[in-house]
Amino acid sequence: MSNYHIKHLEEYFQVYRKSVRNPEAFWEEIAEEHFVWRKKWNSVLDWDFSKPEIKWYEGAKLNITENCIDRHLHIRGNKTAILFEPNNPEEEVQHITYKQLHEKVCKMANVLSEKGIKKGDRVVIYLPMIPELAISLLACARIGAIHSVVFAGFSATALATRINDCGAKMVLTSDGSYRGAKTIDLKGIVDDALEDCPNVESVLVAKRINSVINMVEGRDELLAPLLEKAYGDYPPEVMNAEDPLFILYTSGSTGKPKGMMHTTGGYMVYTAYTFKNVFQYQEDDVYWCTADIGWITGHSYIIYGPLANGATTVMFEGVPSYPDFGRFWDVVQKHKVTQFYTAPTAIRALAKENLDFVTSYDLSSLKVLGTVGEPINEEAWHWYNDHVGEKNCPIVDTWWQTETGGILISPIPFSTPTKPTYATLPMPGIQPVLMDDKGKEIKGNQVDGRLCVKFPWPSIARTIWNDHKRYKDTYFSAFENMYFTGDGALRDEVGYYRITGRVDDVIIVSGHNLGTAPIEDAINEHPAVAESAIVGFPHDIKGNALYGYVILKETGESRNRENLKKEINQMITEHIGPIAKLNKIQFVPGLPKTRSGKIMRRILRKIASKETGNLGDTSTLLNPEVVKKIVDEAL
Ligand code: 6R9
Repeated sequence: MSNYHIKHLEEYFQVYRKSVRNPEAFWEEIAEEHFVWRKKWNSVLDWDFSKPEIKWYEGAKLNITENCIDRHLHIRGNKTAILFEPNNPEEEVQHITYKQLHEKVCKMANVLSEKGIKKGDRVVIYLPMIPELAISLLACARIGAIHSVVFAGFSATALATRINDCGAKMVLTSDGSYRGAKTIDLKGIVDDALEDCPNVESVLVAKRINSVINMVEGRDELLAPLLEKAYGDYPPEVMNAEDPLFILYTSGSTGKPKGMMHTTGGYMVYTAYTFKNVFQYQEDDVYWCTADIGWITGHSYIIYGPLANGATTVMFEGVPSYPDFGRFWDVVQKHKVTQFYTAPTAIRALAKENLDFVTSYDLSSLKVLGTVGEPINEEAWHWYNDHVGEKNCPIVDTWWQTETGGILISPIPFSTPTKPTYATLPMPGIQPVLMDDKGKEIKGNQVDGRLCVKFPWPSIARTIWNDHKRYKDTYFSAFENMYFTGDGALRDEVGYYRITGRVDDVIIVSGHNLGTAPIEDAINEHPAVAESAIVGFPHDIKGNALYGYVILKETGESRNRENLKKEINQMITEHIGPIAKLNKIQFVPGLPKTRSGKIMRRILRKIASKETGNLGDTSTLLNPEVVKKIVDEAL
């Protein structure tokens, strides 16, 4: 029996039982047999959720890039590591072999190091989905610098907040990016952001769209000439297992984004292990995850998990609709993709289009289909299963979070029988529990509650950068001795989990987590706005869309409403990014509030979803009269 590679259901149950009975022995064996360590650990796990403090493989030494690159050189040096598919299908594809990747990463590592970046320094990466992005992450890891990738669709304000929060000295970016038929001026956004970032010393710029850009003397340099001169080898920095690998920001329900900090050893072991099992990767497979590396899915399942397994991982620069809605399937056919991993929002968007966009391609190479990011509705699940998988490919509905580092609940294809809309069973080593409102565990099946995990796994985030108290408050305080996920879930009669959605104030729009508070903060900065509240409502393609209730100041009352709506969305675009724009804006005289002053989002959500028949008891509100007014004028 192999603990590392599960091949049938009985084996899954055996491995699972073993992993729960003795998690330390389980994770020790996997770490020992499948990775390269410079020094072994003194202890496998030390943990205390009440502090919270979690340490895996304490005392061990390694470099993750040695595991993701160097150790493959002898056996698969000429195998494609990264297959780059450009935005424009006419542009040439790039096959970057493990050997070439080694050289590119080493060159970049030398460039970073010559620019003064040392172990522990933070480097913000604001790059589109081009090879330089993958190479930058790995180069940081090579020298022990902590990368913090900011999705290259975020605004200057959002970028500046993240740069300052992590205290980055350097930003890596490009002149611009391609997105379908559009180009985006990334360097201009960086320049704007850096006006508020006094600590950034250098900016290295990759050329992608060959636009004329502004270069700030003494701060900005083009990357290509530096790489050309750089030496093609760089000895991997020897890191402690618990040294930080990266910081990745995720939206919180309140205030500023949370810089989730992941460390090296445990993250490597867990992402590699789950990649192997959830996608059943075999040596000659071509694996494609369509996420952006700006999100955790890209970190764990485009870069680290696949490369640690010596896989070929496709990196796609474009969008599913360009040049037409057949693009995904064109790429699958062209590269004979075997595992395809995408988000429900993309599936729903494609399912709206003519079926010819799918059926005109040969998708017979596909073996496993995956989804991630939000609950997948039944209709989308069936469309994916019937038309993309041709009822021949198991769908892995993978549930996890930025905070968890890797997939926690998912079917194992060819082992776990799938069930539409169910993420099914926990991965080995994962102990999910459902809790009730009073903090009691709900045992048994056919129950629902708040989803928690009661034992650590190797890739759990160790802290929120610079804010350990917030880490504790957010994840370890709602339920004693438990990691609280923020999601609700149900467990069916056989013990399968179905994630029902967030139970806090995070709304998932097209797979992006958006905290309501930062959006409200952005709107409230508009001079005509007194107060606002954002809720989600169901949307065919995006899963959820945003509905904003806005109270105007007296001075705003006379303004043209349509112009105000445009200005409010403009404000949001500037502060957060276009993904957070509101689909609907309703101007209201007041917001329903509890006596303690908390906005009753439950009521606003119902109104936005047109479920006004049953608003529940509103009599305890501070201002029940306002509800009727809002309902009457609802959009
Ligand atoms: C990996 C990722 C995390 C939140 C999570 C949950 C939702 C993710 C899901 C899912 C239902 C799935 N979510 N996968 N809900 N089924 N298969 O998406 O990380 O961006 O941090 O989002 O996304 O609500 O709590 P992140």
